[in-house]
Amino acid sequence: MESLASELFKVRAVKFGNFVLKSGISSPVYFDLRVIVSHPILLNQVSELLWQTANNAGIKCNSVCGVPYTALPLATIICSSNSIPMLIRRKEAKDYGTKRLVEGTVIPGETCLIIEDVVTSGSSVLETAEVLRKEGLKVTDAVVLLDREQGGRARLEEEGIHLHSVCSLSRLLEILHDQSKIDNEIVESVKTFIRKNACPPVNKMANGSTKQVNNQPDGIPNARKPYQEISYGARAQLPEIHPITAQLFKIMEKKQTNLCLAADVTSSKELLQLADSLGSEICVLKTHVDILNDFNPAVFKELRAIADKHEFLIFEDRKFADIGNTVKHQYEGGVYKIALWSDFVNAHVVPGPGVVKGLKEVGLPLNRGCLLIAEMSSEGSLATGDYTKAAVRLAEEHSDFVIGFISSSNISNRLDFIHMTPGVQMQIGVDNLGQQYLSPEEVIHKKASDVIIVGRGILSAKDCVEAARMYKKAGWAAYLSRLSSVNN
Ligand code: 5BU
Repeated sequence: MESLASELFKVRAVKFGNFVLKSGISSPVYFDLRVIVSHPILLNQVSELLWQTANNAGIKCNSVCGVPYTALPLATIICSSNSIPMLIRRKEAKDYGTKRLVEGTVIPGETCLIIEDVVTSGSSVLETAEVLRKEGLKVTDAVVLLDREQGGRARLEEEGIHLHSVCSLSRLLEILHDQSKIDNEIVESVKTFIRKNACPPVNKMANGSTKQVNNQPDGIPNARKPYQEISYGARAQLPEIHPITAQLFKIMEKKQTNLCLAADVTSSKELLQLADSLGSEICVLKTHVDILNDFNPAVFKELRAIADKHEFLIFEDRKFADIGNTVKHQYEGGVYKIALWSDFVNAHVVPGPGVVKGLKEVGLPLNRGCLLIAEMSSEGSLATGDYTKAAVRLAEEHSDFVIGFISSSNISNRLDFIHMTPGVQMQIGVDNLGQQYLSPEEVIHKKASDVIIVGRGILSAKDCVEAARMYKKAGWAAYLSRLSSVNN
């Protein structure tokens, strides 16, 4: 164990410092076991220790399944070296072909052992166990390399799964301390962190399923706690952040702008002129391709070149809202071929998960992203309450493709999600068709959204460039005052 701990430290699979987790919480310790695939001796050593731990506990199983993705190579080595059948759990059912969630030969009634790298709350192990159990398999044990001791063991036990760990976080701290790799101060700060961040209890639902207790304020799922506030630039560095969100946060920090221009014009020439003259003031240019009177594909080639020159992203406000199969075609094909030129799009959640799954099939291979419309700026919008909460849950389930929300305020405490808000003007009020306007200060500072989307506030001004500069300045000032008011 001592040599393993020292190797994990050496390859930076375990790191000490200040790491902002997706939840916005700062952690003094961070594990990234994905790196061990680059160290074959270590990879074998970890696999061997996992299997030894299973044997020492007297576990009998017919097959082994690794929790995707980090534990997949570990499960593969265990199965290959010990001649045990392996099962692979898909994160997504394929929309074509066999539609299987588990690959390999499933024999209902047999026992499958789960392998995992790190357990915190136990939710990843549980997710995999649920899928295997639905296939008729028995899941009674899970073996993990490292137990962070944050409540995962108890939670799994409640679900009938015994957790066996090769090492606990406290033991790892002890070993690294004995090896003089970390000092007392680090040991104490990690212990305090673990004590304070034990996972909340679970609710047993009447139907037998379990749900994390929502201990967040104001009934909105995971509403951001006021003390969790970091810069756009720091958010770009969050672990496992979507590449599009990371790129956007970097642009915002570099150009000091949280302004998205709603380029609602009907001629291509005007669109390109606007993009070029306002490009340096904005982080995103939002299009409605279907309002152009003279669309042709060359325009978007040119728009992409302007976007690259001025460093902004292109967001086609297409508001997809159909079944998965249809939105796939609408996104990829037709005359507009949106997926070709738009960095990200948006979708209504009214059709359910299918709309995201359909778009994802097209967008994921192209490294595109998608915002979910959780709220709308128009008067009497029905996207409120439970609908908004469902949008947040859907985003969390598909965070490999969903990058955030269209919403009037901050609705998720995950700092890797971006919030973009339309209905912004200096002059607050309502237009004659029910569009409601809030000020940049209200949206960014008070409501803690990230990006203001401004159309007519800029386009109807005498001097668009000057108006864009004013909105850019106001949006950025509101962001700076939010940062300082929360962090002081
Ligand atoms: P305005 O001119 O700043 O009102 O333009 C707002 C833009 O944002 C416009 O392109 C709308 O289609 C878009 N929008 C919106 O106003 N409200 C919403 O809830 C969503 C999009 Br989603």
